Amino acid sequence: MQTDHDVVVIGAGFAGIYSVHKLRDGLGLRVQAFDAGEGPGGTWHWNRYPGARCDFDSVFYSYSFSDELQREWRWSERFAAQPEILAYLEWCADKLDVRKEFRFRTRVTSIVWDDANELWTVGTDDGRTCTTRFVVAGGGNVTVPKKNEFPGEETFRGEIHRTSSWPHEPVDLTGKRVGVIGTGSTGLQVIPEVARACAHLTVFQRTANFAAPLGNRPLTEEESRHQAENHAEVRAGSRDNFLGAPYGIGRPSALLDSPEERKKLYDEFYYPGGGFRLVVGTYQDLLVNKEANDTIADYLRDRIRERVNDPATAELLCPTDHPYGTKRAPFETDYYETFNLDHVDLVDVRTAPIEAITETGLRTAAAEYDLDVIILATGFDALTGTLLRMGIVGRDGLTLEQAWEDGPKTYLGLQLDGFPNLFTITGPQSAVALYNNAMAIEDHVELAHDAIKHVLDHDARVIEPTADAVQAWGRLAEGILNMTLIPQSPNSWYMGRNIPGKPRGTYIFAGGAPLYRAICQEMIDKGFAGFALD
Ligand code: N01
Repeated sequence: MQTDHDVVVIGAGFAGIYSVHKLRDGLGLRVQAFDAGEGPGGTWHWNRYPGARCDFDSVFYSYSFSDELQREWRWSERFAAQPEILAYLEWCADKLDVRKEFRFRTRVTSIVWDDANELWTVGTDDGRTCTTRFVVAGGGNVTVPKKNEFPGEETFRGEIHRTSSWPHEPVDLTGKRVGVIGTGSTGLQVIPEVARACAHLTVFQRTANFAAPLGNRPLTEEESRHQAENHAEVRAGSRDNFLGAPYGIGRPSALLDSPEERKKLYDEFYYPGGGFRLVVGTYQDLLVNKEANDTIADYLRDRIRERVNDPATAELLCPTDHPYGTKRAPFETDYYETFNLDHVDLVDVRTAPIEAITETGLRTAAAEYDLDVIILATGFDALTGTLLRMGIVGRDGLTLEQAWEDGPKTYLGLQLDGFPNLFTITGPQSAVALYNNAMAIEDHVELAHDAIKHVLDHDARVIEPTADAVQAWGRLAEGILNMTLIPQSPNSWYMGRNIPGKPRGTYIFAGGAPLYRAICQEMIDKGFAGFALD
C-alpha cells in the first residue's frame, strides 16, 4: 500500500539532521521529519542554561561524515558553549538543505503499526496523521526531564526554571536569592555561572559528584584552521578508541604503579583539564577494578579538599557512595572555588531531604530557605523516556511500555522485536553514553540506512530483529555491564536508577565503541544476522 512518506524522522538534533540527509540523498527516499522545537538543534536547542557547553572536544563532537562540513566550520573554543553548537547544527541543516523536510513546533504523539498494510501511522500534536513505511526515532537520550518531585510548585511566588527548557530570553538574576537543585553534569555547569550573577546562591546537594577540570580555552585562529584543514589527520583513530576520540590509551593498571607515579600521572591529566582524557588516558582498569578506582577517587577527593577552603564544605563535596565514573563523569570550570564565595552555601539534602516548594522558597526536613528563583537541574528520564512518550504501539497492539515493562530490550540498541521498521538512533543498549555521542549517532544513522537499504534491495517490506537476537543482545549488554563497576552506583541513569519507579536494568552497552562497531560489522557481513526480512 502506498504511504504518505517512505520515512518519518523524529528529532532535529545530530541524529535527525543526518538521518534526513542520509536517507533522502543517499537512498532517494521521501522523508518527513518532525521536531517539537522551533528549529534545528535538538538538545542544544533546549538546554540554554547559563554555562551549558559540551565537555567533549568540539573538533570530535561534530559530524565526521562530510569533508566539506569539517573543512568549512571553525570552532572558537576547545569545548564549545551551547550557542556555538546550536549555530553549528543550524549551519549544518542549511548546508545539507534539510530544513524543508522538517515540520518544527510539532511533537509526535503516536506511532502505531498497521499489521495488515505493513505501515506506521504517525500522529502529531497538531491533530494530523500520516503514514510511512519506516520510522527513524532520533529524539535524543537526555531529553525528557525528570518530573518535579517536590509538592507546592504552584504556590511559589518566585520563578522556577528547568535547565532543560531554559527560557530563550536572558534570565536576570541580579540581586536575587537563587537555589539550585542537582549536582550532575548540568548542575556543575550552571552553579558557577549563577553564582557570578546572583546575590545569594544555595546549592541543594543530595549526592556529591566527582568532577575534574574541563580545561576549556579559546582556540587560536591558527589552531581552529589547522583542525579544520587537517580534520582527517586530527581525528584519525577516533573510531578505534573506546570513547570515540583519539585520546590515547592509559597504562594497564593503576595498581602496577607506585603512589608517586600514579599521582604524577593523574596530575598530568587533571591540571590542564581535557575532559574524558582523564578517564581513558590514565589507567585502563579504573572502571573495572574497585581497588584501581579507589586510587583515582582518593586523588579527586584530595583535589576537592585542596580547592575548597572550608573543611566541612569540602567533606560534603567529596563523593563516598559510588566509584568514579560509574555515574557519568562531569567536568567543571571553577565549580569547587564557587563554594569559597561568601554568598554561596551548600546544603546537604541527603540527610535532610527537600520536602516541599513553599510560597517563599524551599523547605527541607531541617530548615526553610527563602528564595526568589529555583533552578531544577534534577536530570532526565534518560534513554527510554523519549521513546516512551511517543505513543508507540507495535504488532498485535503491543505498546512500548508493555514491551519494556521490565526495562529496555533491543537488538544493538537499534531495533526491537514486535516493532518492525522502527529504528531507534542511539537507543537504549547501544554504545551510547560511553561513546562520543556525535560519532555514535553517525554510526547508528548509517546502520539504519544500511538496514533500510537491505530491505529495499531484497524487495522486502519489513525488517525486524528476531526475539532470540534481542535476548542474546540483552544478555551480552548485561554481562559486559556487570564486568564494570557501574552497577555499584546506587542512582546512575546508566541503569535507570535515577527515576523512582523506573525499571532497573541495562540501559547502555558498556563495551566501548570498537567492540560495538566490530559486532555491528560482523552482523552486516553475515547478511544482517539477527534480523528477519518479510
Ligand atoms: O542530570 P543527573 P544532569 N532531591 O541525573 C539531583 C548530559 N549532560 O542533567 O544523584 C535532590 O546527572 C541528583 O541527585 P542524585 C550528560 O550525559 C551533558 O546533570 O540522584 N536532588 C543529581 O545530583 C549527563 O549525564 C553535558 O542523588 C535530586 C542531579 O539532580 C546527563 O545530561 C552537560 C533529586 C541530576 O543529575 C544528565 O545530567 C550537561 C531530588 N529529589 C548534561 N532528584 C555535556 O557537557 C534529582 N536530584 C555534554
